[in-house]
Amino acid sequence: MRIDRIELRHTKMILVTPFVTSMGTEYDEQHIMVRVDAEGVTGWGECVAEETPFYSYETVPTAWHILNDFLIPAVLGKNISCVDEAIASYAKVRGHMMAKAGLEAALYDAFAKSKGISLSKMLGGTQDKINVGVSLGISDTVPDLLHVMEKYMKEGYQRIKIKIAPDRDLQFIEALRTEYPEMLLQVDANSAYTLDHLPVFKKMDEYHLSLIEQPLGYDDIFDHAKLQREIKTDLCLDESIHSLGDTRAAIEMKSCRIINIKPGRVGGYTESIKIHDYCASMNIPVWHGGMLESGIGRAGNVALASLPNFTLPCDLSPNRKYYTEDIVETLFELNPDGTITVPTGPGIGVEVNLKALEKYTVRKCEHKVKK
Ligand code: OSB
Ligand code: MG
Repeated sequence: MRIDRIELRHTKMILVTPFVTSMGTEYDEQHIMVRVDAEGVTGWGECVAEETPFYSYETVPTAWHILNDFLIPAVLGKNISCVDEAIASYAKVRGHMMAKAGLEAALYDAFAKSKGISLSKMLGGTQDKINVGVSLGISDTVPDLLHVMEKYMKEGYQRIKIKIAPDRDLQFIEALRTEYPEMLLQVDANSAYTLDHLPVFKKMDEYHLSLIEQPLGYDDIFDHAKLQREIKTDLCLDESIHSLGDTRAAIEMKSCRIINIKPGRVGGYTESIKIHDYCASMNIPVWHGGMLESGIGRAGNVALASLPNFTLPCDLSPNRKYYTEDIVETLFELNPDGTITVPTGPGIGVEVNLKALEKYTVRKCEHKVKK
């Protein structure tokens, strides 16, 4: 397939509710939408680099630079027979996983559409519905959290994840457990703790949490192994995992017993599948994390999460949990059994709403092959 044109759009979408984590508060989400046109087919991808370098070192401007100056020139005008060939053409770019994943996603969508198959099928998906949960930011008070919880429990979510930070942890966990003794409950610290907090983690052990996500350093694998040895609750790594190599190190060192897969963090679907397959071979369950994606990235995530070892509920809520107006025509809904249905149409299976996309575009640029 000849890559004829690539367009980037820096978007800014307002969140339904501000998202509070140990890293700060997000009121809106800025990402980059990638459009690839190839022989009459259009593919879409979302680069999940954010405005700030707080979750990852990548930001919208760094991804914009890497995409425009290195990744796009490597594939534009080329006749590419598969996505792996495109990946090989920019493999010498080190890091910048989110920039790579945004372009890779658009290429995957274009290839799946050119073959007339769904992205889920192309990636090797086997599930037609995905178990999903909801990820809640840190609340000001316990009554505030219980109020928000009631709404989401009524909607039928299978599990709840709450963000935590030192001194904003046990009181919320304790209150939720008292109110909902059986609910699947997990917590995400986004690297806000150190090994000195061991007594706090020992207390968390009493609330049968499904997992504790990334409690220690954002690039740590070693200390997590020390912590995992000391507590019963399964640890899960998010920030520390950027590749299959990181995953192997974490599993072999017993730093965690569960892996959160986000294609943006690991450079795309190809690397995600390698991690997924390795974890399956090691009996390590995986689940799909989220980056507050628009409907474009969300649809790709749902396709990836349809692979067989995504057995734990994913951070993939319906569009309206995040945005009042999304940039796609087709919105995900929560089924009564707390699942989301995997699209079966070609590629990501959702149509982009070009008018809405234009409305939320802050800047755009295009690269075109001269005819
Ligand atoms: O740590 O999983 C995280 C959002 C932005 C950055 C990091 C994280 C998150 C989320 C959002 O938890 C989950 C979602 O998209 O529903
Ligand atoms: Mg996380």
